[in-house]
Amino acid sequence: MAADLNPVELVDRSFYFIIGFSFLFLFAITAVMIWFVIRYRRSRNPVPSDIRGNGWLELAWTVIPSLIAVAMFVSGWQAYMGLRTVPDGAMEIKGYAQSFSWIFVYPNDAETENELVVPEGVPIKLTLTSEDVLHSFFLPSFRVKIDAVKGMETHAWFFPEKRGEYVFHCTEFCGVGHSDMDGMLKILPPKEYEAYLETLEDE
Ligand SMILES: [Cu+2]
Repeated sequence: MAADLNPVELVDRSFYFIIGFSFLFLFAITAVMIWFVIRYRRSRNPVPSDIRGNGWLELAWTVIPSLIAVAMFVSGWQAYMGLRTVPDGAMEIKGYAQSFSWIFVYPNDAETENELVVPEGVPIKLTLTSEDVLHSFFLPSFRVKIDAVKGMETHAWFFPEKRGEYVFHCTEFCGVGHSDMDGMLKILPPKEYEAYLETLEDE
């Protein structure tokens, strides 16, 4: 269940697919270029041959790169759709960005600042907005990056697969406190999460 629920793998797959082809072409083109410089230098090949009008060659260098580009698009699209499609049963937490901190409001109306606490194994839908200027919520471990905009709501989701602590940052330059505008995602076992929410209610 976790694998097809978690878009992190789709994003990584797309990334390695694109960077893999990029390196392949970097080395292949460089190798061919060096070989041509040596093999077809003027002293060895004074009269260049004319390859114009080679239909098969032209077809190959049109069709092959087109297929690669389409495959890159498809892998990127799947990753994007994975990030954008919130699964049923996701728990909604509201996030408010302000200069210069993050406020999170949980289903029971408890609030935390610069600390997002979630139970392990429950998909989380984050609904974001801003109290003032543009901010952007960046949670690199979960490949989440989404703008927080005043006057509108944006959303992101992630699957807290493994308990632990994961940093997040503001990634939209928003003023003098921008570089301090970061926090911690804490993934707790469900029981600890419930207990934690109760301590917040008491405050
Ligand atoms: Cu900010």
